Amino acid sequence: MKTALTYTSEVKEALDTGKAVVALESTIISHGMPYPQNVETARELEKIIREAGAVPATIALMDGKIKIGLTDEELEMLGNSSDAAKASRRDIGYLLATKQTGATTVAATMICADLAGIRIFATGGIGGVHRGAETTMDISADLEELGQTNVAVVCAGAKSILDLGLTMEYLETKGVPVIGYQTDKLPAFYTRSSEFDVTYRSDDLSEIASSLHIKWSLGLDGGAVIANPIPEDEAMSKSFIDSVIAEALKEAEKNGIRGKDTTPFLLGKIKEMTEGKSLEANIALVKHNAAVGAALAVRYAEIQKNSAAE
Ligand code: PSU
Ligand code: MN
Repeated sequence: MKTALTYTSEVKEALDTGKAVVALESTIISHGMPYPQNVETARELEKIIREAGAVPATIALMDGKIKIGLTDEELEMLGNSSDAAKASRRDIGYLLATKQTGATTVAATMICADLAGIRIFATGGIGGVHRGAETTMDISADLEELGQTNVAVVCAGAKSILDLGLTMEYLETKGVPVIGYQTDKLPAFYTRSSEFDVTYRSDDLSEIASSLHIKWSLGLDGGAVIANPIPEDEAMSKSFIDSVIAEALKEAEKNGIRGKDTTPFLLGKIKEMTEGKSLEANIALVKHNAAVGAALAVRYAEIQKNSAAE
C-alpha cells in the first residue's frame, strides 16, 4: 500500500474485501457549493451510497496525506474553510509536501481513486473545453485524465459554460467513451440534453459495468464518462439557464478571470443570478449520480468477484 494514502476503516475494509466503493470529489464541496449546503450535500451523498449497498470514499489532501474517505469532522472542516486549494493533477505533489489542504478536482480525484484501486467515481459535472479555447487554450485537466486513468466518472454531463461540442471531440480523440445512461444525448448538467450525441446509450448498468471490465482487462487505459441526466422534475428551463450562462461568461471576461478561477467564478455567478435555483438543481443531480454510481459500483464489484473466481 502506498504510504501517501490513508484510509478510513470503513473504506479500507471495503477495499480489502472487494466490496463496492464509490469515490467522491472534494472541489465540489470547497469550490462548487456554498457552506453549509456543501457539507450537508456531501453527507447526504455518502448516505445515499451506503443505502445502495456501496461504501463512499470522499477524497481530499490533508496533513501531507491523500485521504481516501473523510471523517465527519474532516468534511465539516473542508466545507467551512476558505483556504482549501483547488487541487488538480499538477498540484498534488506540492500540496502534500507543504501539508496544505487540497480539495481534489475530477482529475485529481481520479488519480487518487486509481491509486487506491477505486474504479467508480460519482460527481456533478466534469470540466471540459472552455468556450473560446481556440485562443485561451483553457481545456480542463479533467479531459487529459480521462484519457489515461482507469476510473469511470458518473456525472450529469458538463455545463454549457463549456463548449460541449469541442469537449466531445476532445474525449473522442483521447479514446474516452461517453456512455449515456438512459439517454441518447449528452446531458448539459442543468438540462437533460444537448444537441450532441453520446458515444453509446445504455439503459443497463450491468452492461456498462461489463464494458468497463472488458476495456480495462484488455489494457485499454483511460476513463469513461457515464452521463446521467438530471431528474426531469429538477431540470431547469434551457432558455433561462442559457441566458444566465451567457451573462456569467460576460462577467468573467469583464473581470479578467483566468485559469483555475474560471470554473468556480462561473458557478458562483450562476448561483447568484438564479437566486439559488441552480444550486438546488446541482444538489439534485449530484444525489442522482451518487445513487447511479453506487448501483454501478455494486455491479462492477460482482463482475470482479466472478472473474477472480474463474
Ligand atoms: N463543474 C461543476 N462543478 C464543479 C466543477 C466542475 O459543475 O464543482 C469542478 C470539478 O472539481 C472539476 C473542476 O473537476 O471544477 C474543473 O475545473 P477546471 O475547469 O479548472 O479544470
Ligand atoms: Mn481551466
